[in-house]
Amino acid sequence: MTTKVRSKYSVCTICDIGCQLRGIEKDGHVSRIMAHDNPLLSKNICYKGTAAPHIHNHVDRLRVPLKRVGERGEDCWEEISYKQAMNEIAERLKAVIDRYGAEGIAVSTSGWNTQTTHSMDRRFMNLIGAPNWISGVALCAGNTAAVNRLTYGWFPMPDFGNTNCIVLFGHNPRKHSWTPIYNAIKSARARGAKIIVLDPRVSDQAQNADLHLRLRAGTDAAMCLGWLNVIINEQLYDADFVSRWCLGFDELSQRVNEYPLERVEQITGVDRSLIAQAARAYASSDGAVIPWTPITDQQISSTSAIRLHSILRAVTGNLDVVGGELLSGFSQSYIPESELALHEMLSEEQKSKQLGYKDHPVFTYRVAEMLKESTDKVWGYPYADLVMGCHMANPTNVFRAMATANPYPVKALITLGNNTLMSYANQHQIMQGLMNQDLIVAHEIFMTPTAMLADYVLPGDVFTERNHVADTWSWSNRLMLSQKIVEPPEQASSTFQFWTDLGRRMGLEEYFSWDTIEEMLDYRLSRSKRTFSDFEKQRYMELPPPKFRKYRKNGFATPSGKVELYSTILADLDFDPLPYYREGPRPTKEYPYTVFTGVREDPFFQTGQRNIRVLRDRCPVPKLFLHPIDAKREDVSEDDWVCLETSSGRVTAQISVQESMREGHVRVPHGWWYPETRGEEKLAGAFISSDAVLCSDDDEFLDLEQGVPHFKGFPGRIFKVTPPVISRTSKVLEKK
Ligand SMILES: Nc1nc2c(c(=O)[nH]1)N[C@H]1C(S)=C(S)[C@@H](COP(=O)(O)OP(=O)(O)OC[C@H]3O[C@@H](n4cnc5c(=O)[nH]c(N)nc54)[C@H](O)[C@@H]3O)O[C@H]1N2
Ligand SMILES: Nc1nc2c(c(=O)[nH]1)N[C@H]1C(S)=C(S)[C@@H](COP(=O)(O)OP(=O)(O)OC[C@H]3O[C@@H](n4cnc5c(=O)[nH]c(N)nc54)[C@H](O)[C@@H]3O)O[C@H]1N2
Ligand code: SF4
Ligand SMILES: [Mo]
Repeated sequence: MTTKVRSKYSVCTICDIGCQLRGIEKDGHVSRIMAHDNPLLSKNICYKGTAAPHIHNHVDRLRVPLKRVGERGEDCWEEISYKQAMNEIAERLKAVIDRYGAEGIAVSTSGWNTQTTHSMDRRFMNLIGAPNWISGVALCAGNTAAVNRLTYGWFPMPDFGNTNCIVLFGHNPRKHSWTPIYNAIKSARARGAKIIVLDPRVSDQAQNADLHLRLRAGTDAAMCLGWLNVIINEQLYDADFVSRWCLGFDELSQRVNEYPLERVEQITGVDRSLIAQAARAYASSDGAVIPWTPITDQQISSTSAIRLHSILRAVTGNLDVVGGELLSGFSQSYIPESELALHEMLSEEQKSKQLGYKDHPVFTYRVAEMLKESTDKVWGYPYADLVMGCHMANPTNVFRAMATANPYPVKALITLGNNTLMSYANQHQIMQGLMNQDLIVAHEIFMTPTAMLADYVLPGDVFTERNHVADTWSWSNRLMLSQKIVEPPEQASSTFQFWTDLGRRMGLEEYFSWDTIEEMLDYRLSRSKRTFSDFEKQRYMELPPPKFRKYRKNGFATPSGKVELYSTILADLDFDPLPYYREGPRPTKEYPYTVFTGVREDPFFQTGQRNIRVLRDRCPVPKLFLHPIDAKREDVSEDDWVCLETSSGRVTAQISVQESMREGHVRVPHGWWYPETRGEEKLAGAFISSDAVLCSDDDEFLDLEQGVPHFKGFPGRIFKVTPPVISRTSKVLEKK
């Protein structure tokens, strides 16, 4: 007799691009994850997705709540029941609020991996008066979304399917890294779309590009000003759209004239004729896109660089058109997280206490409030928390407040699906801040360095263990079914459950009335008169056909109703209302190299998966990339171990000599720690190779308007060292 294999559709959350995959259950476990059976989706899978059973069934997965018994960070625990953990957490949280106010607690998360939060974190915080929510999205698409809103009120999604030109500012999707975007770019190229890459290295995307501009790291804003100089002076812009819909074109023209190509060549290191050629190719394509890139999220001129991308889209007439960049607005069929968060419940007074509100306001409540009326008018709801990134506190300000009580003490941290210690700049200050907490709660699936610093560690569920309807946090209107395949192990549960149980213990039963995720999903889908089980029957996903040029009806969701080339909001906040280029700290005699973090590694998502043997074997140790000429100068060769030092700290990693690197540049990867050294190395080696140790958050390294740190081009030096202990353990992850 043959048994019928039952497969279900789940949205992978190992990385943040969310492929819908097929999973098979055997004996209560997920035994296999494979590609979708719909040919349109079947290429959207990478080897991290197929490794999901190794992750989800891993012997080291957290399965029961833990309470700290030793010193903080000592990694000694007792097992307690979920109920006891939640009771104690609620009591200790109340004590912090009584003593320091609700602004004395902070929450750090990224949201996408824990998936079922449904903004219950923000809802909880807004109801108790707590403004200090931070997230990894402050260094990713979240802050880009907030900055895009300054210019045209929303965060657009490229129309990859119809575009004729794709401009990649560093962004380098590969077969095993953001696979759906890699596939979309590949298909566009096969159709004949031009690909323009701006990258100091010969990246994978650069290898096949029509044009490759090898700019110096950190100079993207200057490059864009050069493009605009060509586009405006050669009249390659959409004059009709500009005159009807843009504010401040004359002021912008004057500003870009301060950036003649000679100057831009000098700043970026790219030949002026190539700059002009690329600008012309972009502006003259019938439908062109500049997809979101994390490279400009993490630079000293970040706000200007992101605004310049927005401005390029607008003046070339690529906003809300076929083959351009689409402004979707809120989903009409799924209640958005922005609404569930109840931002209107947080008082003006508490909003103004949000850390960063005064110094670096762009992604804080300060600007959200300034955009509220126009957002309501155009999109039908005042708070648009796009990609979760438009109502955030500034992470640096939060860690400083934790470490120094300036401007006030922050004494409790709840961290969910986020390796907080290693996921921002200045790891030493984060450590100091965490050591200074009265209460830390970590909701995790593995014992990370951050979880090791907690008072309570709660075991999380994973995407094969919960139902969900995945949206794109209002970036687009796509909805995807994600089905539970198996039950979570032992006492593991969702972050939705966590906030519900905490909310009820804090007197907020009325606002946390859904008993299950499915009830919550029914509520969210009620906008389109469906339940989760109706949606399950449809099985796949839905993406309503786009409507174009919607601004003709209500204008843009900015104070002027126009595309603000000249930002009235930045002017009101006393910042430069026009984009500019600011130079980051330059290499010196002592620190002669230009260091950048990133170049994501295929086998891992961010700080994760170093404990998953099938993935770690593909990339056992962290690598610093160096050009052969620099390697010769430093007298280092392939596989030598070196120390990379900056004014903030030093890390150790192995050299990889690469022709594709730009001379004078060093690449350091993000997020390395050594789970195999747990119990031997302090915090499982969290300070040995982590890029966050190197990155400063001193003022001269911060973008002015948002306060994001400069990860792309800071000064550093290298010197050879004897191989550290971790070089011997790298290949010997326990066979599990
Ligand atoms: N220094 C530095 N900081 C950075 C960056 C950088 O390059 N350098 N990059 C930035 C960028 S681009 C991003 S996107 C962010 C990423 O920040 P995060 O999204 O926080 O990234 P991860 O490091 O993967 O941490 C996620 C944690 O969630 C846990 N986890 C995974 N799935 C689940 C789940 O289902 N439930 C629960 N409870 N936990 C789960 C994982 O074990 C992991 O420890 O970091 C940003 N921060
Ligand atoms: N396998 C895997 N895939 C991932 C992730 C992962 O961790 N693992 N993370 C996901 C996430 S959250 C993100 S944010 C993305 C990030 O992925 P990408 O957008 O591809 O970013 P990176 O890989 O960090 O760097 C891409 C390129 O930027 C170049 N670069 C460095 N500095 C500069 C600069 O100053 N200017 C310009 N123009 N280019 C520069 C580098 O040489 C590199 O080739 O990847 C996503 N995909
Ligand atoms: S690209 Fe890979 S890790 Fe990311 S969602 Fe898709 S299958 Fe999962
Ligand atoms: Mo990211």
